[in-house]
Amino acid sequence: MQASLTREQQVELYYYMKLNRSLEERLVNLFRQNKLLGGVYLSVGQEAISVGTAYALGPGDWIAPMIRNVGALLVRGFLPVDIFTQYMARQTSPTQGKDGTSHFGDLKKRHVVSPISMLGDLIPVMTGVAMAGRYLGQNIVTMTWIGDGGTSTGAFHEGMNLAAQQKAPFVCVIENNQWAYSTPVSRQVPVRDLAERARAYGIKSFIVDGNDVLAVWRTSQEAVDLCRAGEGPVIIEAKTMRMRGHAQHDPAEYVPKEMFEYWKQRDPLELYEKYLTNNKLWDAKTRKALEARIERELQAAMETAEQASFPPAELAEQGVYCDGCHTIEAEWKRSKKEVTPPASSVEPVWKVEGFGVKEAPQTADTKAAVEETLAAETPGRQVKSGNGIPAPFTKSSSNGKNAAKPAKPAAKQNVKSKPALVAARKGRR
Ligand SMILES: Cc1ncc(C[n+]2csc(CCOP(=O)(O)OP(=O)(O)O)c2C)c(N)n1
Ligand SMILES: [Mg+2]
Repeated sequence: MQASLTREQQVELYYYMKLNRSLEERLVNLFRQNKLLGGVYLSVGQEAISVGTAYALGPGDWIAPMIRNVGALLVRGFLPVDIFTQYMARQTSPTQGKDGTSHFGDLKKRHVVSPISMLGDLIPVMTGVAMAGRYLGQNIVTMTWIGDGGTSTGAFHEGMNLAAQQKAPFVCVIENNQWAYSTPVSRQVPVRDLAERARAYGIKSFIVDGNDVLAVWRTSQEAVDLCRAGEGPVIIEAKTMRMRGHAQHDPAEYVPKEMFEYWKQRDPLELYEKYLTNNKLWDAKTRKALEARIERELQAAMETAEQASFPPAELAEQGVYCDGCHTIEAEWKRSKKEVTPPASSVEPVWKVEGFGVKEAPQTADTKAAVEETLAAETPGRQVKSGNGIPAPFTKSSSNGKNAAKPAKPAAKQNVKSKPALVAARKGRR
């Protein structure tokens, strides 16, 4: 566990955030010059989230970024030239010019799963990656990001439920930037905090100021540590603001001006610049050198990308089906014997704790209340156990003839196997 960051690391966080922002500013210019293929979805105002969260991961961990996570790609080791060539669809791009925008990844080196545009779908995917890592004995953590709007998809809920049930070492970062296209959060969901959703899955969650990179990093580190210790999955809700329209075509005129003004005062880069200066973590000279370095790197990357050629037409038919291009061997970190029979064989026995009945009532009043509720919920319910608790899995009929003997109270029961459970249901125990 990494408790704190060194001075160099704290300055490095700024480097990535500034690189993220300046790179996207250049992408906008290129878009306006009609040099890009596809849209540009900016993360202006959200850089602290991409950078702070990804910075908490180790080299063996896995991410799947969304459209506003260029910062996470940079932290993960992608270079500006990769991003420029990708947006310009050049042959030297990560997808060899076959796809654009953020649709690229790197399974072998950087452990980046390529995103797809369907909102929510990366959640079950990264849950699966986390489960696979555990199976292989790797002790990895996986992470993906989702917008406030994306949390309303079915895939989000299905994926989170699966992750929770499997205790998958998976961190889901909700970037609550207040808007999903032109719909404000308050018109999407009946809750104020999206992290609240975690309660429905019985998992841990955090809410963090998404414009404070150190707070984001610290929270993410805690979430990653919990996952690695088997306490996952974790939801982090990072509160922030989308400071531009959904994409370049959208002037965001539906956003109240005062709202932009409010969040402008909380710009993550400006806040962090002040922090670095006030804490004497850099001086004017270091800062200038850093900014000059970023400009130099971006200029060189942009020129390289512009000079790169487009893919030849023949390339379109190559790599459509895997012909050896994706030979990815599973990295086993545990003995395969452990997971193959006979060592992996388990008895087909289920341990069922409790039968799902409500807790035993404490007083005569609560007893009566529980009984009343159950009677209302269960038409024709006639059987009661001696203490007023409904008898679990006993059969009742409208004429009471088939009413079985009440089963023992839930707390004392320990039904071990499926057949036994079935027998209990049939009142044969
Ligand atoms: C399943 C699905 N439904 C709809 C869309 C179209 N769509 C793309 S982005 C977007 C809004 C997303 O809002 P949010 O999740 O808050 O992310 P943000 O753009 O704010 O980062 C929509 C509706 C989609 N890509 N996938
Ligand atoms: Mg949003």
